[in-house]
Amino acid sequence: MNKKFLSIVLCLCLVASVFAALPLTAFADLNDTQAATPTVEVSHPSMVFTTDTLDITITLKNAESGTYRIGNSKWKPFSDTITITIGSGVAFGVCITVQVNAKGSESAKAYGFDYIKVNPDSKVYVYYDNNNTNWQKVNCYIYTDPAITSTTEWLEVPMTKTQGNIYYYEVPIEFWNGRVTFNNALTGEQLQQIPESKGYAIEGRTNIFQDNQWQYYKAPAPILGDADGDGNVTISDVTAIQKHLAQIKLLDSNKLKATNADGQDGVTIADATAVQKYLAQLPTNENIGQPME
Ligand SMILES: [Ca+2]
Ligand SMILES: [Ca+2]
Repeated sequence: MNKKFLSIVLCLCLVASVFAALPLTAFADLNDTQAATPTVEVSHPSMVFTTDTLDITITLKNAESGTYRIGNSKWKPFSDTITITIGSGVAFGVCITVQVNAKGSESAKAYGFDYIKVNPDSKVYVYYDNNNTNWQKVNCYIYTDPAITSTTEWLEVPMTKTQGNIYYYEVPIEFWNGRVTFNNALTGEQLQQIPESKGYAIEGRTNIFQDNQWQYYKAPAPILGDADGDGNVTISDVTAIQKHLAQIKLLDSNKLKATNADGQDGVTIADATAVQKYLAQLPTNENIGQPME
């Protein structure tokens, strides 16, 4: 009897020791797996693209199945990973939304990404309104977003001053998905930077930092007679027209409308004369010096 009792006790001890030997983490891991949120990884998160089409690879993580749709098209099922192509036949400037649902064993999660097709021949600028800061020189620091390209590239360049203490810089196409900060470029001064941390998203369009906001830039209406586009009608505009006619320095095609000061027959010497008369306060086209609609 004693011997039988002993063997039962030994058996119980063995069972207890087996449970004791099981690492607690084994249970913890099991729970984590069950609770893990289904997620989605995409080869290109929200971005602008300048190619005709864009391939996007979507990969499910911690998910049993998924569905996706492009714009308002039908939802389509997929598992593990899928590569989709967007942009074919889509006009420039259109935003294409890709929605993805990832379904796990216990939960599902929805994701959305925006892709904007941008004309590679367009121009993208960053503008900075210096009226509040009055920095003597303004630099912009532009960098690629590490989330988009695994390696961050950057450039720091002086911006060009234009009318009304506004500065601008034309953003190279490889930085259209990048971010920008602005800073005072005077050496010896303590660096001041706007914004203080993460830069503003460029997103392939022309924006301005103005009134403490990063917002769409709306170009001021051109002024008739302002051939060089600096916002004022001065003797420099007469010179610019003369140089254009002599083919010494051709005017930008988008400035020609403002250059046609007499309103007649394209750009001729009569336009330079009309601006000279305006400056001398002699009778001439009364629209010179006025914003064009
Ligand atoms: Ca001018
Ligand atoms: Ca003319």
